[in-house]
This record gives sequence, C-alpha cells and structure tokens, in this order.
Amino acid sequence: MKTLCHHTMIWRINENPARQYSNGLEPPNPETRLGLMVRSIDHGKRARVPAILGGDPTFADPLHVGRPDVHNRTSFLDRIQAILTSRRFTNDGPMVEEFEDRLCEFIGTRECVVVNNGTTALRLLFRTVMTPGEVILPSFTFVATAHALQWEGFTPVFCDIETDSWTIDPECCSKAVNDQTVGLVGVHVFGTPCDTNGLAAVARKAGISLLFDAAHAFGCSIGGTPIGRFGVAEVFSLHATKVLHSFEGGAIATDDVELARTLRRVRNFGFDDYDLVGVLGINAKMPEVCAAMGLANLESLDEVIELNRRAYQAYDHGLREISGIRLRPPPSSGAWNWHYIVAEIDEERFGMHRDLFIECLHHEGILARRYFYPGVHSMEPYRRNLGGRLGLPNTNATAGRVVVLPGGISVGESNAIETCEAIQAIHDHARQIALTSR
Ligand code: T4K
Repeated sequence: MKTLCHHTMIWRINENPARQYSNGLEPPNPETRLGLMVRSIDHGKRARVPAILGGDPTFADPLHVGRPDVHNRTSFLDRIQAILTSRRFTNDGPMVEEFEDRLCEFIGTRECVVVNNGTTALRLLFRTVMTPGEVILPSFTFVATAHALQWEGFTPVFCDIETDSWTIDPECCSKAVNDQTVGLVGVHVFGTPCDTNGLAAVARKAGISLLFDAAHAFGCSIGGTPIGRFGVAEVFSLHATKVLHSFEGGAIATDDVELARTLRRVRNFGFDDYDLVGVLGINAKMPEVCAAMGLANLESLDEVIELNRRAYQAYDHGLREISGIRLRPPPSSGAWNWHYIVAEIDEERFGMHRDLFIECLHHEGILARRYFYPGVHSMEPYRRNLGGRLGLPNTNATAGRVVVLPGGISVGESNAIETCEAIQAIHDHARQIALTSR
C-alpha cells in the first residue's frame, strides 16, 4: 500500500487547486484550523491502535449520522413563548401558516402543505393523486417510500438505479410500465437529484403521475431550480435527522392549488367547516411547536449548510489518500445541502468488507450506517411478494458497499478529521483485523 503523509497531500493539492476542488470545495489553507488539522494526520498518528484491536475508542461520546440540534435556540425559544402565551397549540395555527408561507418562498412553489411526518405526507399525496394500481419506485431508498404506497393499497414495482447518481433509472422505469401502472415515484437519494427530464418523459408517454420523494433534498437544486418544483408534487421529510427539521414533520410542495386545498382538508379529518366533512380525512396535522422549530431552523439553514460543507470538505481531505474508500462527490451542478457523508468501500483495496469496517467504526464510537442496505425489495413484505424474482444488480451492488459516515449539524470539522484518523488506523491494520475477526 502506498501512503502519503498529508503534508505531501497539501502540496499536491495546492499544485493544481482548480482540478482537485470543484463543486464549491476549496483547498485547505495550511494556516487555518482545518489546514493544521489535516497536517496533523501524519505517519506518527498512524501508529494508533484501532479500538477493535484494543486501542482507545476515538469518541467516548459516540458520533451519529444526523444527530439533530437547533442552530438558533433564541429564535426557537421566543416562538415557544409566543405559543404558550397564545394557547394555540395545534389545528393549523399561525406558526403552521407562517411555516408554509416561508417554505413556499424558499422553494418557489405556489403551495406547501405541512403534516406530522414525511411518511404521512407520502401517504396523503399518493392517495390523493393516484387511483389504485402499480407504482414504480426505486428499491434503493428508505423503506418508508414503499411502505407509504403499500399502506395505501398500491402495488410497489421496484426498478434499478443508475450507477453514477444512485437514483432511479428512467430506462428501467419505461420497461416496467404496463396497463396497471398509475404512477412513478423518483427519490433524490442523499440529495442527488433524479434524472427529472428522463422520468418526466416516461410519465408523459405512459400518461401516469410523476411524484418525488425529496426527503433528503431540502436546499438542493437542479441548476437554478430548487428541488420541490418537479413533477406533480414533491415530499420533504422534516424529521429530526434531516437538514431542515421540525422535530418530526413532512411537507408537500406543489404548484397545484386544488391539490393543496384537498391535502389540507384531508390532514384535518376532511373538515370543510364546523360539523361539515367533505372528504375522507385523517389527523395528520403538524403541532405548533414543530412549526416553530421548522421556522427557527429555516432561518439558519444557510449557516447549517455551510457547516455541513466544511465538514464534508474535512472528510474529503482526510479520506483522499486512503485507498479503497471513496467519498461520494457532490452532484456536478446545482446547489447541494452537504448533509449526508456517503462513502463506498472497495473490499479488495481497503482490505476488509464493508460490514467489518462498520463494526470497526462502531468500536471507535463512530456510528456509521449502511443506508439503504439491503434494498427495500429484500425486506418484508416485499421480499415475500416478489419471491426473490428481482435482480436489481446496481441496487444490490451499491447497497453492499455503501457507508454513511456521521454528518449533519452535530458533526464539525474536527470530528470529521478525527474520524478520518480512525479510518486511516483501521485501514493500516486491515490485515490484522481481518485475521482476528475470522
Ligand atoms: N423517504 C425517505 C427517502 C427517507 O429517507 C425517509 C426517512 C422518509 C421517506 C420518511 O420520512 P419521515 O417519516 O421519517 O419524516 C432515520 C429517520 O428516522 C428517517 O427519517 C430517515 N428517512 C432515515 C433515513 O433515517 P433511523 O431509524 O435509521 O434513524 P435513527 O433513529 O437511528 O436516528 C439516526 C441517528 O440519529 C441515531 O444514531 C441517533 C441520532 N438521533 C436521532 C434522533 C431521532 C439523535 O441523536 N436524536 C434524535 O432525536 O431512521
């Protein structure tokens, strides 16, 4: 294995910064905190013993994927005081109204309907827009995308993903269309946008609804067009682990005013007025405290995204010279929220299987995840329904090598650098770890 000390790495980076740092990443200035930290990962540090072999864990207080926080507590607490004073706690109150208005401004859609979580948002949208039948979606997604369909009585039909973007492949979708198909759901996985044009062409030709699960993609765009403005409607998750959160919550963005009106009725038991129910409804309302949290977080979103970008940059520098682990690059154009730190493990070059690597990280107090292993088509109830008929080679291959490293607002540059040091030590001891774990 060829290792370079990071001093050399910085020199090489500075040699041709434009080539090495695209997509908003800059070379580290050696005089800055990040530059100093990067330089500190030297050969001496590599002598450290990984925790799985008896060394001290890197983090006594474990590092999580997506541990939440509030960037601007004062703003949140002021709003809570206002809620307590007003005694309006739920039922589409002023905080919810304001939150919906701010979200519309941010995304640029005419409407945005907030509900109690992202899964319910998907369910309400699917049920409102489509008639019963088959719906095409990727298997490489969180299980909620499929569950929302299945729960509402649709038949999920899984399609494979593209190898570069990891989003659903329009060609596979077009082959899956038949006379039972009523819709197509794209998922902007880890904030990487789907091929929206390709999917729109498939949906148009088949005469079916095109909807998006944008759970990971708040703050992302395709060129200058924010995610939230594609298809009939797009759904965001505002769960605590997301880049914009409201404790729990979901939001449906659309330009269809009539659709938004129906969704607002449906989320409130179908009421049109006191004692007047006009449609089958449910209770999917967002409480005022959640809207307050969403508003406070929306105010500081730019700063949070910048912190995410810096943590990503620190990971990028720290992992660059370790063979067999590759950080997923940002999308080649448009804005990104830098929220998910996603890497791929090449077992042969890294020296161990992805699953053993994750075990090593957990010993270090680095609680990396395998999102979205093993692919929804391999989970119940879908596995049973499909009887193992689906191959989905790209989904299986990707799910077998993906590692999501700690990221989000609670992970700073120094945490990222320490995580990279731990990964370097695991890599350096890969042979020994593999032998002892047999
Ligand atoms: N579509 C897609 C593509 C999605 O990814 C999701 C959700 C949905 C739809 C549905 O949206 P929601 O109905 O959730 O709004 C998490 C989240 O629960 C889920 O929202 C998310 N996607 C999924 C990818 O991840 P878990 O069960 O893997 O997360 P959990 O509870 O292990 O939390 C992650 C880490 O964060 C933990 O290590 C602990 C830490 N944590 C978590 C919470 C909630 C905290 O420190 N504090 C907290 O309050 O599902």
